[in-house]
Amino acid sequence: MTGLNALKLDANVVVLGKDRVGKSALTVRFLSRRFIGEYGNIESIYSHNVVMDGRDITFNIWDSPCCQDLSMETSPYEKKVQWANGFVLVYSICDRASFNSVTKLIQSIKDFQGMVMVPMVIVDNKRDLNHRWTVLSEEGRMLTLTIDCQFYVVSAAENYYSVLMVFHGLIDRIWKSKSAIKKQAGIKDIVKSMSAVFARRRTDSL
Ligand SMILES: Nc1nc2c(ncn2[C@@H]2O[C@H](COP(=O)(O)OP(=O)(O)OP(=O)(O)O)[C@@H](O)[C@H]2O)c(=O)[nH]1
Ligand SMILES: [Mg+2]
Repeated sequence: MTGLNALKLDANVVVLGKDRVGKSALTVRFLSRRFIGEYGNIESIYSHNVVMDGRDITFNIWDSPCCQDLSMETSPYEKKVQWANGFVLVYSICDRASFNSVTKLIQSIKDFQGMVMVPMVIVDNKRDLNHRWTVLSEEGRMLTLTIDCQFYVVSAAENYYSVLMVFHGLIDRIWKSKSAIKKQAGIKDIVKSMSAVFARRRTDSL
């Protein structure tokens, strides 16, 4: 990356998880700092600009109601996975099935993307409802050991800063992965042009 472009990043983020885990609550909290309570069946891609560590970041956040079928064969899901530069995978501590579906989501994203995994973070939401827990945060932490990702314990209802950390953590990972891809592409270009020079020299000397 060079010049001003080095300080700009456009990141497509998809928020995924079972129904009612708080995907919209987290998204709206991050965008507006507010917790509204009820969000309905919103499907939207929100664009949001922030300056982070001197970098201009444009978040494009795709929030949609949960679709029951998370298989990659269903085209809306596949479309999201292709579009994403990063994922926020959410479960609710009061809903064991939502934890299981995050495990399934990770597997299906892995199957779809092969070796090059798009950055993701796992969010353990509704921590304010501790008295109704069915999932321990340790279980979420264990899950992150199977993939290279960060884990956040949050309450979209009660805390803005924990939600902010989720999106900041993800953007750091997206930034690093995009820089690594660009570096690799740069090295490939150098190798290509050097091979071209040597090939030309060989034919010149014939
Ligand atoms: N107590 C508590 N309630 C929450 C929290 N986050 C979300 N909720 C509530 O959980 C319910 C579902 O939240 P949504 O944000 O609509 O969940 P969703 O994942 O977007 O649901 P779908 O779009 O239907 O898949 C709402 O009643 C929210 O008020 C939280 O951290 N604590
Ligand atoms: Mg929603």
